[in-house]
Amino acid sequence: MDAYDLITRNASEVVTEDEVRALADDPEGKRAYVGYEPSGVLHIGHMLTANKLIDLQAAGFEVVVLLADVHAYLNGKGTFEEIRETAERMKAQFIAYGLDESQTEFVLGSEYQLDESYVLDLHALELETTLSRAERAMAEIKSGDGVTVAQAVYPIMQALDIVYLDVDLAIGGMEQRKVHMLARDTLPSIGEESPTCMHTPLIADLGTGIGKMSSSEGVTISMEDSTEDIEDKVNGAFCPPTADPDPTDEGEERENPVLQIFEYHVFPRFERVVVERPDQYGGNLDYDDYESLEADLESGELHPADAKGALADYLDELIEPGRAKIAE
Ligand code: IYR
Repeated sequence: MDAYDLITRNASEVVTEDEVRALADDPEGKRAYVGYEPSGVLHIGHMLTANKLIDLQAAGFEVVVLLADVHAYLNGKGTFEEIRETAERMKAQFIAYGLDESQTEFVLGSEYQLDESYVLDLHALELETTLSRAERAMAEIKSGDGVTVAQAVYPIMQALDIVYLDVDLAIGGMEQRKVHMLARDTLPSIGEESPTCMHTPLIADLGTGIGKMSSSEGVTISMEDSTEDIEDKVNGAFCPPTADPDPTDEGEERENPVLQIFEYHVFPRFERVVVERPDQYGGNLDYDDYESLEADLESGELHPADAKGALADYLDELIEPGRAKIAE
């Protein structure tokens, strides 16, 4: 796989392709980052962007993980003390998950976001951003119902992080795209470059295939899950024999979350997938790319129950090191 394909594999959106091609041509010394509001336990959403960071490390990038304590505070996630404690735990879980500690810079937002120059640049950017734009940027990120001033400051700070962390590439899930677009549009007004961005897909709810999997509602997979939890959740997953399920009767779009997890989590980390089956049911199936597994599910060669069994085993293996870390 060439550098550009590795850097962009499984991305939903690249802004812009030309900019990422230029980075891929000369990745030496280039920096990419993802920011996370610290939360107690890593879940499948964090792991998706972490996989992208692992790809970027393999392509030669320096990788920065921002543990966004001030952002979490602004988003009502607790006291500073609680959030910082959580950030420490989260860092240990990222390393257990597979981020190479020697190649990863972990930064706590409050290490620089309270500095005078940052605050003054923040105010300069506030002057360039309308409230309605800031509010729109937060639509898929904010917690709680009301709109607070804190939530308007949040995306502007996120834009400024790209400057202060001196990164060439900002990564996030698709729910971050409007913040990144705001950053592209407003940073030039304070004399900074428009940042290059890349967004990872959102995985649908495991039980229904509708919407996005989230830790606050529905069924998610996290490092707190036991082997049995994972088996139960995956067994109960929505998995019709197609990658493109029909919408619900109410017209809601649906995905196949079992296939999504194979595509975005399992194949990037394992490269080869074996679905174990007794000989009487045709024996083991062996895949070295996602597309052939998808094709077999669609043709009926691979039964959803066997796909789920294999998925539970691979997910368990991915989660095991982090689970052990939590248990320490
Ligand atoms: N908005 C992210 C957290 C976050 C991301 C980045 I990239 C930052 O520079 C700051 C915060 C979230 O929703 O978790």
